[in-house]
Amino acid sequence: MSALTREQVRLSKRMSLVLRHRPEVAGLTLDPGGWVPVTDLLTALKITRAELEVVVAGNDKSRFAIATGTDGVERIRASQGHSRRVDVDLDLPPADPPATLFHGTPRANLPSIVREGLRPRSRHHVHLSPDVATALRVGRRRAAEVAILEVDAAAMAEVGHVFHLSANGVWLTAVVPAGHFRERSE
Ligand code: HQG
Repeated sequence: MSALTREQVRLSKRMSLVLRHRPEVAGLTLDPGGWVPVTDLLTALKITRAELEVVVAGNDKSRFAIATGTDGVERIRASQGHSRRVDVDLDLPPADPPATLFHGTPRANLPSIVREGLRPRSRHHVHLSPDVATALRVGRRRAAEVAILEVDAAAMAEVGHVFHLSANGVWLTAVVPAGHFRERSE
């Protein structure tokens, strides 16, 4: 659960919007890795460093990462979740996934998913969760009736699908073709 106040959650969502989907609404441009100087973000969002710190540290999912470049400039980026329309490459190394990963989705999506597999839709990757509880939470963002898919990540890796692990523990891959997942029976 997030320990943030409503106001802080609103700021976190605004940061997600700017750092993942529409940097231009704040007059910002992300660098190729998705980073933007922290001071630029503070100015653009009209917030203080302290306000930013609280959201970055208190965020239930560690959605944002701060790092200092070799040029000494401190930058921030979203750790995952970017829109396809934003030209960003997180440059994450390929990683060996656990045998099984999970994906929570509104039950209504199932027929289409069974037909065409899991697709990234508007994002760069399909997002997979390391455990059922997380997958449930992801699915419930969108609907009360959620299906949990068990993805055979090990088998996918064996046939050449590449996986990446985001800085905040989300597994990313390009697509999950039909045949590499099944619905989890509770
Ligand atoms: C579904 C949040 C029909 C897919 C979460 C999902 C995650 C299909 C929706 C991150 C489909 C896309 C991403 C197909 C996929 N037919 N529906 N063939 N293929 N879908 O939001 O995984 O809180 O882009 O199941 O925690 O829900 O923002 O993906 O329901 O990590 O940090 O299409 O967003 O992170 O929705 O969530 P999304 P997602 P944050």
